[in-house]
Amino acid sequence: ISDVKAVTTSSYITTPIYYVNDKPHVGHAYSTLAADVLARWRRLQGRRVYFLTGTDEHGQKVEKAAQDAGMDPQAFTDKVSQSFRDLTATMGFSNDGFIRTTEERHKRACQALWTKLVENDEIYLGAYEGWYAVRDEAFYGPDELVERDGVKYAPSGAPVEWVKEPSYFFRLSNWADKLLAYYDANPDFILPASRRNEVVAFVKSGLSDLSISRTSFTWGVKVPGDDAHVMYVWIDALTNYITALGYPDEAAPEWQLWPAEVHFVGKDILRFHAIYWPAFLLAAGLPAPKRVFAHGWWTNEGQKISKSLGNVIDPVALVEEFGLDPLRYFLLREVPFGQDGDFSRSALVNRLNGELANALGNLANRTLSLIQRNADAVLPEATAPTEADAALAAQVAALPGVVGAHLDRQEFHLALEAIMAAVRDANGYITVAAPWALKKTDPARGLAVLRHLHDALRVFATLLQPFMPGTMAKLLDQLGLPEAARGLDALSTKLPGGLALPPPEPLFRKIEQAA
Ligand code: ME8
Repeated sequence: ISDVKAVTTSSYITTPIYYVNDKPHVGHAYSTLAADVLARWRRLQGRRVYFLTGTDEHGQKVEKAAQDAGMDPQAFTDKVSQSFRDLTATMGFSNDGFIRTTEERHKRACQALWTKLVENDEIYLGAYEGWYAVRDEAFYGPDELVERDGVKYAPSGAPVEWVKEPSYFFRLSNWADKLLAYYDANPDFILPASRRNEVVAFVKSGLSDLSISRTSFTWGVKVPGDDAHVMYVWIDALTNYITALGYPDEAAPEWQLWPAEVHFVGKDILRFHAIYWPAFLLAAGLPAPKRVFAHGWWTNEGQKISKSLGNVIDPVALVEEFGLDPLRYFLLREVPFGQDGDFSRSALVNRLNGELANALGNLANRTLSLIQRNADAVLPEATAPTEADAALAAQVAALPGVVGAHLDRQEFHLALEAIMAAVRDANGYITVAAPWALKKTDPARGLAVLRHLHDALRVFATLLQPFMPGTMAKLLDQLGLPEAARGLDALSTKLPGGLALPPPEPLFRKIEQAA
């Protein structure tokens, strides 16, 4: 039965595609990290996974950035896109695909979707007159703007300019009721719930038709049959999610993975994903994604992260200083996923020293060192549990289900909290059982305690693999688990006593807390 499930259940997981106007920072790494952890979890469950990230390379904002750099836009996007590709290696991301919107396959997909929308009478030619923010690549209504010193700004803080040009429109106004029905029928389509409510309220207030082409610049996908227009960068960008699966070739093997399980996005771009995107898809007769999860924003030691403030956090420097897995752990542990968070060095050091080095690292090191010294470096046999053993074992046995339920809702922080609560209890158990004192007084009990601890560590290491793949691979090596026995279904098979275990090595390096 589990085999059938493995082939019939699949997951398509995506990140935003990032603008190539600037190099990646910790916020970009954060979105992709969340997607990476879910993708790794699904693979651990035996699902077929396609995990996609990439770069968004058209539009006025990127065109301006290329001009500022004195470069041709294609050469400029080639260069910056590569820095996002490099980030996937730095952060240990396991993406199956990397898409660039300047690829031919993507232009084809955009034009096919456009043509379909024209056939379905969802697009008409008109003229756009209104406010546009290049920084957000978004149109705003006059009532959404604020004015400071004679300059008008979007709610995001981006300056807006008055735009007047011929434009194709998408009949978004026709879709409000259908979108509301879709949200109703799929209560978890938008998570977290607070964000869902915002979107529902916005759609209920009524939707205007959406301008989806521009004539005032050329860096984009040409509108089929009308070369004077390039597509609005958001219809181009959103289409990436289906390009990557082979659209418009619905016979392509990857196409079966549509609709996506989750599009991970920052809260800044929820409107595009939860309103425009399902409307485009439904209008083209395609299924809408199953979920859009909008996560919060990181600030840096209390301040908004921005290039002009010079406080952009470079993920490469963090990995060098703290190590990759502690950083991955911290980002998903520190802040409830979905809420805003503040990046502070001292918080990272506290988590690393307290939870990783002390709680988990020491538990593993003490247990595995004692197995070397007191158990001839082999795994003791499983024995009948005492009450204390059974309590720990029951808590540990429930963990995969608890973690799985949290990850199904992208509650990364709660999944980690549950694992760490069990690690704390395992530390309580080792302190009370004191296996180091038992070699002389009750060696058989000493061995039994080590076996129970080994069983618990195996579960912790297995479940933590998606979060800290490198370090957990080391721990699983030390625990004697062969590669083939590291999936979730392997947890139901007991390891044989007598398995030879290698001497342990420390998993985490503590960091001095700055005074
Ligand atoms: O919006 N904290 O690209 P973008 C957390 N190309 N996340 C952050 C962040 C921060 N301080 N700063 C950025 C675009 N992000 C479009 C997307 S998708 C079809 C097109 C993350 O380069 C967050 O995920 O401006 C946000 O949504 C994304 O970077 C914006 O990246």
